[in-house]
Amino acid sequence: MAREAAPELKTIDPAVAEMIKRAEELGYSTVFSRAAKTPPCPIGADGACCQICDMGPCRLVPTKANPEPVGVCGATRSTVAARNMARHIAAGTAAHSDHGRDLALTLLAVSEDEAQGYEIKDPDKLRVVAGYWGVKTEGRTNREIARDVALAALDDFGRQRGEIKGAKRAPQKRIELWKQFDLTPRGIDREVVDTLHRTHMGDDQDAEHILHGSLRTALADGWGGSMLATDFSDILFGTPSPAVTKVNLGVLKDDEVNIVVHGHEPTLSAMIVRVSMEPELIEYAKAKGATGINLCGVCCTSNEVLMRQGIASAGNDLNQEMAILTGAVETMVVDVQCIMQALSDLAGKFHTQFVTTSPKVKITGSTHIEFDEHHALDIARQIVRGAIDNYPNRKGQVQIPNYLHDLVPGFSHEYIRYMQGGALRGSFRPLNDAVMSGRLRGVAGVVGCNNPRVTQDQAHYEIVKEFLKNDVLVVQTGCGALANAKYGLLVGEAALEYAGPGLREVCEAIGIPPVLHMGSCVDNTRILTVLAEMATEGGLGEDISDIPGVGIAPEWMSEKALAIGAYFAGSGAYVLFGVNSPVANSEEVEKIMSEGWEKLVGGKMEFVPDPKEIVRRSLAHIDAKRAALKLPAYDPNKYGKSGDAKMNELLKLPLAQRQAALYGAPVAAE
Ligand code: NFS
Repeated sequence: MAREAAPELKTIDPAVAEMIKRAEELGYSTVFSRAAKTPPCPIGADGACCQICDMGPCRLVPTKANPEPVGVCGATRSTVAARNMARHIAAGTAAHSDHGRDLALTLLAVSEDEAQGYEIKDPDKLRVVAGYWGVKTEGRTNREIARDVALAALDDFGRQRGEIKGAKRAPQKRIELWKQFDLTPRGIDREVVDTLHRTHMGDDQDAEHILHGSLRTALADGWGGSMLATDFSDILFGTPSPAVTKVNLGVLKDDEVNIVVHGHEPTLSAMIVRVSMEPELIEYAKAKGATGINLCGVCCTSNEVLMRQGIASAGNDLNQEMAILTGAVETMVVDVQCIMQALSDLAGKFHTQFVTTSPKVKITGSTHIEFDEHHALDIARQIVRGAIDNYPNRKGQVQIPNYLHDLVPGFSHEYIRYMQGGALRGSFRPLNDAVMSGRLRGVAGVVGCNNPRVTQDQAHYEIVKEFLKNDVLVVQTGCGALANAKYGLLVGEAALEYAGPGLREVCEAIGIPPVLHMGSCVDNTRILTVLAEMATEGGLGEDISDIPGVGIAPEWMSEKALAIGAYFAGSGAYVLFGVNSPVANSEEVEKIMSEGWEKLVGGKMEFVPDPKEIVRRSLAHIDAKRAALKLPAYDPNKYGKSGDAKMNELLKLPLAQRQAALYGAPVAAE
């Protein structure tokens, strides 16, 4: 019988620990107790199980007697591990890209004036994006442009010949490399189908070739489906810029109607944000005894409304059940992805309404109110009204953990460019210069999920703190961003507390936190754009693979994370995954994805469970890239004497001496 770890070993989030205790007292299961009761299948965990036909499933576990087991058809350990990995990547690509397709369809509906409540929020971005898609803008209305952009994007899904248009946004050198190795994605849907086909029984049975195909599929996600999801979300809901908001379960309110949005899409949640501010509904809530309507989110739907509308977040993936356990949630409304089925049963133990909305997602026991962008406002009102009606039904004690923290989300790549020089002179020059001079040792993207197989948030927190200490500027998305926001790393003050001297100077000069929240998981494409801009800005080589940077998913669990990892590797980045290796059963596959891919595309993907080793490899990689660019070796003592540090020293001096230091002579008193 598996033993359960103490709450503090399951999470470093005190709010979650409090709710785990509450669940134990009430006798309810959580993801943590279920993880303890259901250890991972050791055969599947290593990628050793082949289930793709009914001659099996075959378990390819090497033994002394049979060190090289094969499947009934003769499939080797490498073939099986590669096939499983490729299918994961295809599923992740499908999920992200289908999200993008839905946004393209919403944009089309808006252009045809058929989407109730939606508008083109960022017409400037629409025009920029139109340029990528080859859509003419001169003398045309936003609607006309939006229609052609949406149709062009939808064409990229079904394209049978040629290449997806998004791939052209990579640095020139990368575009040529993809061409040379036949890695430029064709249609987005086509690449997913290609991977599913070639991994069917009796098709591609060469690990290297299978994984090569999966790289192209992943690139269709990164430069295709996910990238257009980000672009179209910005066009429809606004391009993010920094705002101050709050995170963790303490954002729930005892005396208000609490609605939690969960999943990934901004489409319905943006409308719920809007209607929850309608005076009529607020009055209705008051009539039911509440003081108002409190909207917050979990997971990536949360990130979508957090960075655009400043809506507070109840936390990341492993906070989802905890929100319901407070007993304070009237309605949890979900769209797609990362929604645990356990929510349905748990909601039933409280008064919480659990509402599914996507035509693709029904969960047994939930209330299904199907979303349709043509009637979005009406549907949003129906959901909010339902939540208000549910407020008087609260049963038992409400227990909201009193933990929350400020954060500053909203660092779109447009804003990052803007913050380095303003509207007219914005560029990536200062960032490149900071890396070139060694003020910044390098850059890191720390992204991805929570996974109850490791202590919640611990690896995110430890790895990022180490990077900051080592003058590595960190960008985060998804649940990783929400993790560190909970511990105060996503505010300006964090630079003073955690950053090394060079990074602190950069943060002070621009006025930014040392960890930049760049959005939801589809917004990892914003990181691709930043890397592409850094590569073309000059001074850091000519391609993404030249940049002293790394990508890390320390607590990954979803197939989408694997797709993201693969598209970063295929774009030239060194990507490290924590937790465990899903291809551990084949050394050959691990080698192909690391050494093999590095030779082919300059990027690689490695699975390294130990967070300390992740940091060690990351810094070694960053230093090696610096050396290859002939940049000065990183020296932690070189910088840090300017900016606020200097001011703090000066403030300790008597006035006359301080003025002499500042102005060359004491300033005469009037
Ligand atoms: Ni990304 Fe976002 Fe979170 Fe993981 Fe799930 S919410 S899309 S997959 S768990 S980071």
